[in-house]
Amino acid sequence: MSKQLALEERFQARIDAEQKIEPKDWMPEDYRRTLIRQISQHAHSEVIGMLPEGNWITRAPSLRRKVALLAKIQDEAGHGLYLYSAAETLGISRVELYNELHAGKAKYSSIFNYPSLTWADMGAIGWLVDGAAIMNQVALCKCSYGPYARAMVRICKEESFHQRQGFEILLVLSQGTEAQRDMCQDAINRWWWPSMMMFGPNDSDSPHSAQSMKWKIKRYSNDTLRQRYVDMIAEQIKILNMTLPDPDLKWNEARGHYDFGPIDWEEFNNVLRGNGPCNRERLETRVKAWENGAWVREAAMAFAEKRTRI
Ligand code: BYC
Repeated sequence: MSKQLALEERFQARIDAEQKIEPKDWMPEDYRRTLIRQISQHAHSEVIGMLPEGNWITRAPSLRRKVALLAKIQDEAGHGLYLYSAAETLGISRVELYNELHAGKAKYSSIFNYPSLTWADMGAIGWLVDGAAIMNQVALCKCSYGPYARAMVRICKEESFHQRQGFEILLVLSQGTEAQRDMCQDAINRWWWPSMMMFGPNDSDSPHSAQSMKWKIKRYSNDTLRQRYVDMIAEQIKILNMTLPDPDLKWNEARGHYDFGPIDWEEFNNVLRGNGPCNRERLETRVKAWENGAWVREAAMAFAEKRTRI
């Protein structure tokens, strides 16, 4: 047996035995590359994900709402930083990762290319988008790569607070005036299908799933997690007295799950190709923030150099 094959077999045996892989351990090059791809996309999603909500900070309807929204957005910046740190342990620099994002080469979650049009969108993002993110991320706490798994534990705790604050925003609106109830239903209608797409393509069209599951980077398939999400939300929406925009949504006694209608994969692929409602605007905003922040980075570096000289 060649040395490479022996190393790969030992690596897989460690994964099968549920041992965590740490940065200095031997790992197949494809395992490293897959992790860099997924963790960096995840980090970029957290950072770009701040933008639709940032849009509402100055228009939050009360001081209490503003404080909670600000805290949530700051948490997301923190999640981005933990995740960039986890990616750096795989031998790539943060600047390289930023450059790929700013050049439009790196992906981030499709969901953040949709606009946040009303205050109810802050509720729908918290409840549906963070809800989908948690469903995916709880599984990632058991990812085979140690630094990613550990980052996810803290992130999940914060995300579950985010989901509750989103649900509470919608709960208040759902018990309000007719205009507030309409706003609530409209936000749910617009965010439902994009949130379903967050789990990625159907298993049969997911090129990375099989290998990522063998390596225990992913613990459950895209469709399994999406089904769990539907089952959770279909129950929670009853408390809001609202509806999901899916005429095919129906409890299936035999399967023990909710059935749901077809997802518009053409829309999903179109957003991934850069043609969603806000792709261009999101990237331009990030690039501008990076350029405008150059003086802060330079000042921090000069300060750090001065301190090391003292
Ligand atoms: N959007 O073979 P597949 C948050 C890509 S943010 C865009 O299934 P994989 C929050 C996929 O990358 C949390 N692209 O891939 C923040 C691949 O393309 P490449 C976001 C998508 O990696 C602020 C191709 O399609 N969560 O919580 O095995 C406010 C084929 O897919 C998407 C994460 O990032 C998509 N939705 O599985 C509020 C979780 N779906 O790379 C909330 C971490 C698929 O070959 N990521 N693609 O060019 C993952 O768990 C996995 O990467 C995915 C996809 C399940 C998303």
